[in-house]
Amino acid sequence: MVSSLFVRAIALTILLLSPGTVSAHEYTLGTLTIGHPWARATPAGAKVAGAFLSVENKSDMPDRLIQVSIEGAETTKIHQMLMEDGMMKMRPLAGGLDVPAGTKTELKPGSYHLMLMGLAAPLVEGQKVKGLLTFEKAGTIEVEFKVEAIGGNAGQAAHQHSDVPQN
Ligand SMILES: [Cu+2]
Repeated sequence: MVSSLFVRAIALTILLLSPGTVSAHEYTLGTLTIGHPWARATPAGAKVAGAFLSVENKSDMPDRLIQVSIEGAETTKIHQMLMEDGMMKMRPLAGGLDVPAGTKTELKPGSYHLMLMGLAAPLVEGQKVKGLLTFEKAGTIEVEFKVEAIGGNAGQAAHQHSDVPQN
């Protein structure tokens, strides 16, 4: 018979040892290291925002980022950017983002990114926003996105947007 106190003690221990609490804005999930999740601050009234991070896969097995949800956004999609008819366009990656074995995959402005849609409120620089990342094999981890300045990588608003999945 296991006492509920004992169960609670274990739960607490797991919570305290959970990877999200370790080093400075870097998270470990199995053999994956998630580096510096951040989101771009948005102007008032904006309903979409971009968010970025890196995933280093130290195992010899590929994994895949299949789902992301971020607090305050109705939906979050994993986008790629591609050149089409001379214009940069973004498209959701229907099957998720591959995280190949032994490599570091970067989501960054102008490349793969997370797209927050249906924002309840603007993202303000300095704010922290919780998110859940789900990988096909490694499972789910909670991370915190730091909201950073709007500037630096202009032009996202000018990019054409399509919700037609492409992989
Ligand atoms: Cu996008």
